Amino acid sequence: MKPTVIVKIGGSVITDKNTGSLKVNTSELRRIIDELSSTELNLVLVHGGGSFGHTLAKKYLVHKGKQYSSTHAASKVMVSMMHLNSIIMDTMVEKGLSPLSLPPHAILSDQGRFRAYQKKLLNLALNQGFIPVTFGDVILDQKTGFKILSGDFLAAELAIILQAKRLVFGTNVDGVFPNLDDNRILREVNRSTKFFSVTTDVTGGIQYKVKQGLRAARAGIETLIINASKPGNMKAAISGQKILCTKIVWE
Ligand code: IP8
Repeated sequence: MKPTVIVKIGGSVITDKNTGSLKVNTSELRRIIDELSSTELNLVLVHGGGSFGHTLAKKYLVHKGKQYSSTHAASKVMVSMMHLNSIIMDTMVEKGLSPLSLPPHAILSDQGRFRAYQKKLLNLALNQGFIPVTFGDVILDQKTGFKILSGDFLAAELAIILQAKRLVFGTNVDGVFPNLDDNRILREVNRSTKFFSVTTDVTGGIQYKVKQGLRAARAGIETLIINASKPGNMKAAISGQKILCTKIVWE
């Protein structure tokens, strides 16, 4: 089987997370999909929530579970994420690709771990030439009723179970910054590196992304945090060309 690359597109790259408007930045989405189309490798795509996920989840406290939220609110966030996903699926199909959507709420629960069944499904899809597409979502949880599962977790999990060659986190910044006052990114981050992190996300922002990246790096997967808003970066990163970005290494 061809080597696999896992790409996570951050919601902030393709939606307007700051204003919370439920609109997709179509030109950015189309450009990134064009860049992804260039790969010869097997591709699995994960997308984040952006304004379609974080804004609603925060409003209805969905990330705090059923005790503080409601099943109706959880459904609202799921539907909103399905909406964003369908826009991405439509755009991929328009561009001649063959995506296969795997909504987490329908196939995962609790810790969001992929078991033998999901792994079989993914391999079957890849073998048939599909591009599996999944996303940060609300999933059922035996303790809290439901919870938010981040696309960053899914991306690392997929990279590990599919023994991916490369994992690329596409964000709207060049990488990980050492502190608030320094605008030069860290070219490498390991499990002891101190870095700047502040977030209003329901899933933990850059700190959580690095944590998930470290999980993949520990499993021997080349893991990068890149600026996907810069044209050409995604295409270069998935094919292993050097760009300005942060590489995550275990030690
Ligand atoms: O943007 C969050 O996924 P992420 C998904 O990958 C929701 O952290 C529903 C907020």
